[in-house]
Amino acid sequence: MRDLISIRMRASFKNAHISGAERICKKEKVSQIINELLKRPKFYDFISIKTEEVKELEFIKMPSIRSFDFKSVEEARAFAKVLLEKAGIKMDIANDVIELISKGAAFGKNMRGAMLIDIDTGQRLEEDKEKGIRTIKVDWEDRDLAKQMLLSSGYKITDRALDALALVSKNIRCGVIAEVCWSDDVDYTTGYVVVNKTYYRINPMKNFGDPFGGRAYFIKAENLENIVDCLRNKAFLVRLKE
Ligand code: PML
Repeated sequence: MRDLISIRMRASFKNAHISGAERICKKEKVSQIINELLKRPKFYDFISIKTEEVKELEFIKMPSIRSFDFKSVEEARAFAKVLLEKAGIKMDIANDVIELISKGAAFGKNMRGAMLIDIDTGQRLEEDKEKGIRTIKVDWEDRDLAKQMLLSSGYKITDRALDALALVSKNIRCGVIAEVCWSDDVDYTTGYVVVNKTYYRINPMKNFGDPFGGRAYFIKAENLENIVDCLRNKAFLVRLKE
């Protein structure tokens, strides 16, 4: 547990968010990880890499995973909405949130972090509608092993999915009830919904070439402060077995 460092990267181009990543690693691996993260965004004119010592840390489990492929974005999004509805989210709220992500939830641009949605009213609770809230200070205890294990279990897991799974594991632990997300990368069409501690990989949540994507976390409004504190300040490593 000692000598662990949290590293976070975010890159942008012409003020538009391009890429972000979270890692927690031993002190001696910091420069290697920074080098890897520098290669992560396809292009950028701004990159920020922050490191911070991890003082306290907890281990968490990953959610179960299920994968679904559809013929069209419309069918995929309809399925996403049904999942959200089954988790108690009203259809018009699920609709509005998916519509917002698909048009750029930061006044027509992609947000840097996630929207926080009151699960009962659909109201946006994040303070800053451009930045949103970013889940930080989380990683896999053993990233290579996690990738190997998921691949050998038949999941066509990508590095992007591995990152998303780590974030989702922390979000669940912090009190996020449901989540919907797809990438803002024009070449990546798989997205996901998280409900009942299950990560539903859904493809295609958008068409190739579409620049819009983002994340929405559904929460109980009365838990806002605790959830934001947890997402920002508590450090977690996802452990494969307890
Ligand atoms: C992102 O952070 O760009 C979104 C990642 C979505 C991953 C979906 C998956 O492949 O499971």
